[in-house]
Amino acid sequence: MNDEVVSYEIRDRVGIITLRNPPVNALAPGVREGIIDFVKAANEDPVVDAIVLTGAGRNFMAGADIRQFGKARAVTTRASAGAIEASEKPVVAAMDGYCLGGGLEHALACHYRIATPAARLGLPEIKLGIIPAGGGTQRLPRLVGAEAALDLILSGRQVGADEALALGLIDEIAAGDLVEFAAGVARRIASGRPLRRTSLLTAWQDADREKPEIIEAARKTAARRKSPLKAPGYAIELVAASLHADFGPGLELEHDRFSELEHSDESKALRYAFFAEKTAGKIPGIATPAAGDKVRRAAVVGGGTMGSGIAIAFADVGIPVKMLEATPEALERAMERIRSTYETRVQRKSLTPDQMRERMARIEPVSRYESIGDCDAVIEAVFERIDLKVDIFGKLDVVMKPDALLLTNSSAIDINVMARATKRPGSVAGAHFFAPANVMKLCEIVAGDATSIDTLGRATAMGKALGKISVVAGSCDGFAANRSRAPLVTEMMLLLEEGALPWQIDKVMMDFGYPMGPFAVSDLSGLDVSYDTRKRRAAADPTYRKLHVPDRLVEMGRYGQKNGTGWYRYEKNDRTPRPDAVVSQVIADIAREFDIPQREFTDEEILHRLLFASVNEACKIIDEGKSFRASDIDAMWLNGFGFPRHRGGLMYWADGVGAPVVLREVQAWHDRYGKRWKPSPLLARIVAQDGRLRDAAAPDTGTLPSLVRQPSTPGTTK
Ligand code: 3H9
Repeated sequence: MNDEVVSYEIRDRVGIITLRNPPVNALAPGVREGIIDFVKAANEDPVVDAIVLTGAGRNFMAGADIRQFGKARAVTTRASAGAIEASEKPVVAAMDGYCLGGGLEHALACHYRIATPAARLGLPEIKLGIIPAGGGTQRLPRLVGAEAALDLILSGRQVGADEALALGLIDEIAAGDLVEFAAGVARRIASGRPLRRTSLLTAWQDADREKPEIIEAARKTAARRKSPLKAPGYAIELVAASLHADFGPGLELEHDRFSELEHSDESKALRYAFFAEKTAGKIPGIATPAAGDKVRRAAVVGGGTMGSGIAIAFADVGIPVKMLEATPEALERAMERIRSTYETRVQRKSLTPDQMRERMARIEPVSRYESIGDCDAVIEAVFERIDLKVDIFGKLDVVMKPDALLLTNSSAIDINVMARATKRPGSVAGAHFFAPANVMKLCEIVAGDATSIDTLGRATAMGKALGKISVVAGSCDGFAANRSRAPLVTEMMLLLEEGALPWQIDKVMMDFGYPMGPFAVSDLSGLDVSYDTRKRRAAADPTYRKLHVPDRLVEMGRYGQKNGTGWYRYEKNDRTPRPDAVVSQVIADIAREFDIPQREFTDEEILHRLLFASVNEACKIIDEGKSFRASDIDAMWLNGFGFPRHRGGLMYWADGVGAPVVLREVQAWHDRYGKRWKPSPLLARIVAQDGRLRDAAAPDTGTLPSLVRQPSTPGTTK
């Protein structure tokens, strides 16, 4: 018997099977075997009348161990779930914390389900490019109906205990001690009615067979979403099968579909993305990223678009936040902006009016620096003007309590400048949010030369508490995220000069899986946004390569969606980008003026040129110690730039093409276009060592400060 990851004890004629595989009791080798063994033991033991299945610690079970996918399994989840359902003695699931994936599937196979009010239940497999494979696609529709089952399986969302009870997913919410409560229920069931086996339930099947529109609606929605994944289609097929087929054949089909998906490229990439995000929060040299105190009260200085979004992000997760603005008018505008964001959410029904009131009440408008001194963290989010920032950090230094985090949302100014404006540079770091800050998941935590480990750990934990993916970067021009993307932007502009068109490039990137093409995105954020930065750079650096096409468009007054013309033209009240002959003409004029040879580009050349430029830069960033690891770059691209998740991330994807191919093409472009394509020494080393880009890591200097204490690098668009 396996009593390491699963334990068994008898309490007053109830066999208690406890999953013990911290931190989340995932289905590692031995867990399924342990469940089968102990169910059998309990059935054979005359002093046991009933069984409770529960998890040690705070969680029931978060599902299959994701690291084990692709490896042979001695025992399948459907076998251990099947053993539970086949038990002659009642098995009661006693669930607390996370009860996800294979965890919920084991619970579905139990004869009765009890959860604590804190339990979170769901089938998130779809997010990993797979489908539930422990009988979930067949038992769930029999238990809660096809409509609810499709919703849960296709969204992968978690439900709380109240919703689970309303759906019929659980039978009761526990009061008091969970296991004692469940044992009491188990004894009661043992002495009474016949066991309710989920696979034999027919009421929902009978009702749902009369409503083919449920499956049809799911198919239509999936077709509209144009998901590149196979899993949603298979999930719908399986739920449909559960209505018509017997349980056994349904289970076989589930097994076949899962086996295919488990080995698919898309699932491998999604599993990689999962761990890339988990790893991103880890800072070498400190045991837990959450070291230090939590941020319980925060302040935001500056209530523009970014500042308001950041304040909303705090209010959304229940952290009170003060909004500081320089003038009463600006403060009023900031609060109005926040209110209007919430009102839109209420209109879209993603928030109730009560929730809106609660969240608004968490945001306190203030106009004096003294009012924010007691906050655990302050995030400065004013215009990118050095004098303004220096002034603000000087003031923050005076008023903030000694252990407060002094953070800046700057995306362009060296963190060290702000740090030097204080007498506590160790407490100063970047907390770089991406617009809209309340929606985008990336929070880039930027270390200045003097930023303390404790500050980085606490800022990283703060980002995670906001529901963000926190990723640490060193201070350099553009930090890690924007710096790694800058070469893509340069190349997309220069491709135009050589004869490509914005809509051609956008189509390539959308075919690759981006929700929008980069030119359509530029129209959304506004072409004028980067115009001033380019002008500043050109003035400061005579070798700066000017980007003639976007400069010309801005000078013609084409700012993007905001005024109806940019890379595309837009009809009134319509956000559909329409190709515009004026833009083609501008591009042709510039090519003629600067005598740039014209040619045709294949889709592959466009894709490689844009993304390889960034892969090369990412290698430089890692090599300079500005990012800990390649998977951090991937986590940034996935959560900050909409990189298609089923491709894993920039570096993971490039591995699929092959590091030697990347180096070869980068070298060829270096020969052709000059220094902006200089191959990264790290890229060359990876190829020489037959390594993988995704495994690249910053030089091992042991501790964080030496990683980030390197001179800032010059701009990347040369
Ligand atoms: C499945 O079940 C398929 C079945 O149908 C049938 C199969 C045959 N595996 O996120 P956290 C680790 S598919 C391995 O920081 P939180 C995680 O890496 C599976 N490891 O905590 C981290 O490790 P470390 C369906 C896992 O509170 C630690 O646990 N299930 C797994 O923010 C703590 O995690 C899922 O997709 C796992 N399944 O969030 C659930 N889960 O400390 C995936 C967690 O070394 N998991 N770890 O960095 C999650 O969504 C979140 O981790 C969870 C906790 C919500 C559970």
